[in-house]
Amino acid sequence: MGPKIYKFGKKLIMRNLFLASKNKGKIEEYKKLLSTVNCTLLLQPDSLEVEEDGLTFRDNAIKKASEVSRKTNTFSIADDSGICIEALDGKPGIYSSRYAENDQKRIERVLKELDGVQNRSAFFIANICVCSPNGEVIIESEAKCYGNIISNPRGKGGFGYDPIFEESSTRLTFAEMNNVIKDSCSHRGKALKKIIPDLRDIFS
Ligand code: ITT
Repeated sequence: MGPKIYKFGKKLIMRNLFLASKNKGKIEEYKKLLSTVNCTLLLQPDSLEVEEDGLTFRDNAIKKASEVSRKTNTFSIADDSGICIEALDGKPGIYSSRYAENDQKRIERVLKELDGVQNRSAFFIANICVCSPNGEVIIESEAKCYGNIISNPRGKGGFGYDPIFEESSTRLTFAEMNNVIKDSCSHRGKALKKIIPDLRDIFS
């Protein structure tokens, strides 16, 4: 899906952009990915909790960005992302961050569920949403990254399911990639790349 751009008519005065996320791995990626946009990236206040009760990645991305924008009266960007595994009927999907209590246990659960399974196909997906200070959706973008779930985790970088996701074209796991390579092929990197020109425009 190509990015959907919504008109934002007012002259921009404020350069602040809240990152509506509490995931440290994502935050590190966004800091680099947004480094060419002339905005000040602010982190979501600890006191602000957004319940992710949507039924799609898009619903949750919109909910996170619009709530943070409305409560801070500032532009915000959010993504809802996850890993969808073919042999598990698309699970963990929107429940990727809640599949077990921490990254290690989530990986263990996936590997157990895929024990003896031949079909290891999977994709990561990221649905990004940008909202204006009144909570209106002004930009949306989505991208996927295809690969396979490997049985023995490899690599030390990244976060989440990175050590068990081997990206198709490089045959490297996300955890074996440096930032530049991951950003060039990851779901988040590709979804954000599509909307960088629009973000530059908003904050020009
Ligand atoms: P925020 O909502 O606060 O941003 P979260 O971790 O809850 O943090 P999501 O609801 O979007 O974020 O869940 C995404 C989960 O999918 C994340 O916690 C990881 O387990 C997994 N995930 C997403 N992108 C990933 C990536 O690039 N590498 C590894 N795992 C990823």
